[in-house]
Amino acid sequence: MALVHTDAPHEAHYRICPLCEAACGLEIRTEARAHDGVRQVVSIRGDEQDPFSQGYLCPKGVALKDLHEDPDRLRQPMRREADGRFVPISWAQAFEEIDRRLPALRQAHGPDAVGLSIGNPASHKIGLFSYFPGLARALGTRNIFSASTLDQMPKQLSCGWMYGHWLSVPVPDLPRSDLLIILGANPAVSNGSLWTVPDYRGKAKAMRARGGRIIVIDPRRTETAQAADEHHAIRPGGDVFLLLGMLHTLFDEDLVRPGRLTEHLQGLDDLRPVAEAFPPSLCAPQAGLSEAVIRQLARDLAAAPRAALYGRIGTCTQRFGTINSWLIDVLNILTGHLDSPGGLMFPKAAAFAANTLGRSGQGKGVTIGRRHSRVSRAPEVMGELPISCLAEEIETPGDGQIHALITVACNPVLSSPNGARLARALEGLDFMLSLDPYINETTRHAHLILPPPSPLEDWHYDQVFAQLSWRNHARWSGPVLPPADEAAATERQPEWKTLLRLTAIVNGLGPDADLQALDDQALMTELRRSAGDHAEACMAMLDGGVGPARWLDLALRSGPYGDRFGQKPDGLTLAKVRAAPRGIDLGELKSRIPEVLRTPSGRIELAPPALLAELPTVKAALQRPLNPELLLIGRRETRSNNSWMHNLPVLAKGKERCTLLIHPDDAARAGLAAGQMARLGNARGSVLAQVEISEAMRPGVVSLPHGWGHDLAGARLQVAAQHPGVNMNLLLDEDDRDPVSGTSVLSGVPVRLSAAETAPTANH
Ligand SMILES: Nc1nc2c(c(=O)[nH]1)N[C@H]1C(S)=C(S)[C@@H](COP(=O)(O)OP(=O)(O)OC[C@H]3O[C@@H](n4cnc5c(=O)[nH]c(N)nc54)[C@H](O)[C@@H]3O)O[C@H]1N2
Ligand SMILES: Nc1nc2c(c(=O)[nH]1)N[C@H]1C(S)=C(S)[C@@H](COP(=O)(O)OP(=O)(O)OC[C@H]3O[C@@H](n4cnc5c(=O)[nH]c(N)nc54)[C@H](O)[C@@H]3O)O[C@H]1N2
Ligand code: SF4
Ligand SMILES: [Mo]
Repeated sequence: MALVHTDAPHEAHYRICPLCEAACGLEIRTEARAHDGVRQVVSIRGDEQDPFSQGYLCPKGVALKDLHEDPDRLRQPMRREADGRFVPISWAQAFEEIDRRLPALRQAHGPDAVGLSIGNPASHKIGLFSYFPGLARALGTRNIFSASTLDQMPKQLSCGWMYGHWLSVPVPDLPRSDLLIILGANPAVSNGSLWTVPDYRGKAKAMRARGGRIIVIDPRRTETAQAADEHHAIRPGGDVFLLLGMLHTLFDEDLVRPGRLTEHLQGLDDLRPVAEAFPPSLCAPQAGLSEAVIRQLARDLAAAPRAALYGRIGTCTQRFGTINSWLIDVLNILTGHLDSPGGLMFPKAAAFAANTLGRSGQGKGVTIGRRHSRVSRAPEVMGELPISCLAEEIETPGDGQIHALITVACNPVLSSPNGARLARALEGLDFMLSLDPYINETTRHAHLILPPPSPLEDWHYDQVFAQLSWRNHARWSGPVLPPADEAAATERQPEWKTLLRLTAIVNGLGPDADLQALDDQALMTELRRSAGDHAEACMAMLDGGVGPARWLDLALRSGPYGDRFGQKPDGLTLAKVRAAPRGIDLGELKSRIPEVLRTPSGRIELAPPALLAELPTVKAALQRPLNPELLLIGRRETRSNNSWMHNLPVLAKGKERCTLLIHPDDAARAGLAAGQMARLGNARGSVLAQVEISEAMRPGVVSLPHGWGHDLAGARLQVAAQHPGVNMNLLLDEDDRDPVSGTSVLSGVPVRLSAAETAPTANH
């Protein structure tokens, strides 16, 4: 799509889109402006020669140009003055101020007094992802919070326990599958999650065209369900009962066939009594599905030669999220579909995958609960505490109270339950620093904001999503516009530099430390650990200069396809990956058990004790009365990306999207008509939303998207403020969590509905 037409010569660049997990390869054309020679983006399209995404893109990818040009996007550090206004300052001034304030607060109150919170975009930015852990280590605080606890933590934990590493998450091998059962995910809109699958729709269509079948289990007949063969409208929160009922059926009907995995399993005998306790007849009412459907789903999964059961955020953000995540894998294993073509398989990434390093087939496994949060005693998982505990850790006086906060790429005032309480708590901080491109609902509370470069000024390699991809690949993207790395120190800063400078400040080295020397030192320490006597020789071979590129070269060379520093001359190096800007295809997914395992037993742990210990609570929940109130669930929409892309006119235009979806019967009962404003409330709060009547909703369930509510004073999001929407998270309870993983309950929350007393405004 050409955005501007001129006859000037175009330059083509290939860039992985950093906006969502699909990681599409884009072709971005630029040309020099006639009057001043400044290069500008003239077109963005999907790169058809990308071996991984094959030309796919969505409207958000095109909006990278708009993000780059957004006048509200910060280009300089900002300081909040006493009157609340933000003023631009230089990087030197910003770091001097941080050096003056942050170490003194740590000194006065101890390391836990500094909280650190990290959000979703960090996993899409190699600089943030690689240099954040260094800052966290330097701070030595237990108070690290992440958006993972609003998302995938349950899956990472169940996989950690079962396979021995947090990122050993198997993904559907759709191209070879006969049956895909999707639970609580809408990849037709989200473009996949914990499953990097650009063009899910195209792949699903191709699979069905060759006779494959797709079944979707979701309280709403979603876009994914509409393009599937079957849809079952489960009761929100009912998944644990469906999955246990399916487990029961497998044992009851003698359908357990783990096949070649049998010799790699530990704990199979422990599952039989679990299964016995949950007959489908008992599970059916809580699941909101019939006994026949539950049994049939188990039979279908068992009978299909190549099938996968895949669950995502709808199954994670529930009271029994970790149990759900575990049972999904258990069902795949017992029916012989894990690690076999067409089933759920483990990708093998070229770099950074811990499950390709060290001793193959055995390891230390994962540990949780090495620390606990101070107020609610929530256990640390993956080194992180539930972000829903952040407000109370700031508010509650005593040893370990948070006095200073660093937020990195997150907007918890909108993305977490009860953001109103968090916003109040943030006002009480002695010092708040945010790494973010916007003055938004969260960063408006910061004393200082340090902005990233635009994605087009940054290079990229996918550290995380190559570990979750439908096909193995290695892709490098160079910067499209003059890179921040080469900018003068007074201008743009790549975020790895910002993080390394903060780390140096925390380590007492002041605001002017020599970053090159610090990076060399850290790399040498790592090489001494991994390469021993060869450390110096390896260091001399590494390519990429200071910063994450050199670490990437190390990871590629020592990774499973690497050149092993010359021992395997045909292997990958950074230079080889860079020389293939469209990417290198590393083939379809291959079986990896037992090699992928890193559990202490060297087997798949089918019955993690902490999960078995939770089952009596599930059993008790079978008896609970069904809540007669309406249950609120969320949804995603193609032109939206959590809370932060509503300021781009190209995405913001069009019909109102923050609407309340409601089944016609429920609307009639509440006396509501389409387009009318409804008040949705519960003990936590109430919000006003425009009614959209939809047959796609399960009766008794209503849906609002998350990430909206851009009408808070002090933010600078001029476009978003014109269509602010409402924040559904104001209705969620910050104390309602899956106690195992610390993940918030974001779905199935009881609400009351009434016609609003006010007339709709132009904004709603
Ligand atoms: N009710 C409900 N709530 C939900 C969800 C839900 O399904 N329902 N989903 C949850 C999920 S899955 C997630 S992942 C969380 C997300 O939670 P968050 O990560 O807190 O939210 P985002 O909206 O993704 O905010 C990203 C922030 O990063 C900033 N940013 C963007 N690019 C960069 C960059 O390059 N560098 C830096 N430093 N900052 C950048 C943006 O301006 C924004 O402030 O929300 C969760 N909240
Ligand atoms: N366009 C767009 N794409 C995105 C994002 C975005 O905000 N916008 N966010 C990105 C992020 S951070 C993530 S984590 C991924 C998430 O990717 P997905 O997991 O695919 O996300 P959703 O579209 O929210 O799908 C969750 C589904 O669960 C259903 N659901 C709700 N409650 C229940 C329940 O109790 N049981 C069952 N079985 N289903 C339930 C919802 O109706 C919804 O259809 O998407 C990513 N992609
Ligand atoms: S689906 Fe859209 S937002 Fe996601 S990576 Fe592809 S182009 Fe970017
Ligand atoms: Mo997410």
